[in-house]
Amino acid sequence: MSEAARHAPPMPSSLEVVDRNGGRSLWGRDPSQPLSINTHLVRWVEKMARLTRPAAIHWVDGSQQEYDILCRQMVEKGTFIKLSEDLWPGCFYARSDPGDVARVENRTFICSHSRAMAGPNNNWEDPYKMRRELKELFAGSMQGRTMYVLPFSMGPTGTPVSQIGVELTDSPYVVVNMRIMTRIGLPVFKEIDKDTKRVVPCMHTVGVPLAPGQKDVSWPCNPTKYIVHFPETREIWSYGSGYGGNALLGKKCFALRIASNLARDNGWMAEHMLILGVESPSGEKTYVAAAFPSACGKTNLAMLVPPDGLEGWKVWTVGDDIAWLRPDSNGRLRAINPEAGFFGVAAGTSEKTNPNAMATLARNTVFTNTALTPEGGVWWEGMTDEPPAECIDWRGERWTPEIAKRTGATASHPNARFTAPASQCPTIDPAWEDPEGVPISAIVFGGRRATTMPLVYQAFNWSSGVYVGATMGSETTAAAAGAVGKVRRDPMAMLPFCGYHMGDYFRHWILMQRSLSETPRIFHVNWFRKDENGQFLWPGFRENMRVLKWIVDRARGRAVGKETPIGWMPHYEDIEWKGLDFSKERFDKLQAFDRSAWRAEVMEHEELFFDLHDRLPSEIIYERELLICRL
Ligand code: SAT
Ligand code: MN
Repeated sequence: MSEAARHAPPMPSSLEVVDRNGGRSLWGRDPSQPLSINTHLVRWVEKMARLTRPAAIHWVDGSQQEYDILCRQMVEKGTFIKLSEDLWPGCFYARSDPGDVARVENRTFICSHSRAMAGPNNNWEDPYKMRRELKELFAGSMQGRTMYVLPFSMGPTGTPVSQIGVELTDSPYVVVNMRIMTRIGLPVFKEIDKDTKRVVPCMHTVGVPLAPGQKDVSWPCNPTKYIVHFPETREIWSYGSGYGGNALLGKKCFALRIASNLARDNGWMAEHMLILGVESPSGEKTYVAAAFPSACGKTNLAMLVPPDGLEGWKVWTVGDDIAWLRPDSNGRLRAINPEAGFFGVAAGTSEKTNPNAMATLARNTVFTNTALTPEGGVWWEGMTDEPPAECIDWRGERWTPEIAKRTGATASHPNARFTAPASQCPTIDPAWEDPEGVPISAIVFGGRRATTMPLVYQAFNWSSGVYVGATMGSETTAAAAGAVGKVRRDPMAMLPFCGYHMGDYFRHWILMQRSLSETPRIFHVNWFRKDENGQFLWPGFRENMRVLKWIVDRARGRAVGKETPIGWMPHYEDIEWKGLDFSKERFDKLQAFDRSAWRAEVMEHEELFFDLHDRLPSEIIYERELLICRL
């Protein structure tokens, strides 16, 4: 405990604290009154309040009225700007601190008992040492602020598949965003009161205590950041950031890093995957899960509108970021989306590229780090062909196309995001909240690769497919702090999100086959291959439906293909080209399998194997040997 914390007066019990922002009259209830009878939870809240010493405690009921008041308070404080009700009904705009714009992977820790359990893919710190450090950091960290007690359910509340967390946060921005991204409030407290499920405690502070009378800034955050997971005790502690996956702890921290541990122990899978349903003209529905790294087009694929020439086909959206997959009693792999909203990349989203996302975010959405237009609207690069004549950029500076030309400044940050309710998506699948999940027939891996990787190929079988996922590479994007555009190995798009040793994770994938009566077919796609002039070879977006159709037809045993050393590939004739003028020559370039480039590619896999060698399942080693032999 820090000096300050030791000498501070004891924290009044939560029952005695009344919200200084208005108390009972504003809220219609006393928000400091616990909304749960679970003494475990109430005691933990009191203990954490004694540690962090907030000015008030607010138990979040999740109501619309509460949401509206929090938004209004954030407008008064300058954190939120209310957008024009005519143009953007129910929408708010926030600008973050320029030092708090993305996930911080080098400040993300997995504090398992031993370093070996976390693996070389994670930053590890001794859990005892880390706990001491966190106690120091959190001591008094919420002074002058309200601590929100935010219960949330990942997966539909009250269903057997859901997992529950309680986030104690001093950020109303987090509460409002979590209400869109997850199921929160009274129904979750009811679940907690049943005491049938273990609750994951999630501590979050922006790390900026306020002295009496000190004026707050619009986006408080601390230059020092810690995103910490204790997998054995299932705890999350996040310090210093208010942004995205760093702060909305249900998302990457819980639904991926902690859940990957739960999943490994209990025979299911927590994956960084979108889930979509492809409906054929005859009404047959086939569900596909696809793993791509952050900011590689998961949201666009999940909401795809089939192109001209493929009338009668339809894509339904189940989720755009995270999938929890488990075998049902018949051994069929089924998937749920544990989230309730989309935290999507704004840049490049437009009526042309993703009209369904545009319809989803048209109301009741929070925009972060886009540009603000003089009419009280938002704009981002790629939203329209013509930029606005003038706007305020994500840093709060005046921006015009001329200024952009001169300085290169973008109006929106490349990792600017919209937080929008999934229920508003026009293509949301009727089964998206079904706790049974949807049956998965195909799994797709993909990355951003300018060279080497063809548009699409199918792995020979489950273990070769696991190898394809394990060796996935992608150019880095703005979703994480650090260099952009460098190819890095990102196994199953889980490198930043797997909460344990990557070698054990591969083994878990291999072993899953044993509990499946039928394995989904596994594919690899690359929308981003370029020609010798640096131009994309494939138009992407809606046209990706042609690839999806081949995938679905293959998974259903209908389409043909040809065998190559890396897997099955479509012939030109195997793809439906109606409505698109795309030559065989160009297709051959796009699908080209270059033996020497692949030999180099396999050598690059070595890097991964070198790090993980002592825990690699033998199937992965044999798959690599087989591939080398075929090359
Ligand atoms: O992790 S975030 O939720 O900030 C977004 C992402 O990287 O996918
Ligand atoms: Mn993601």
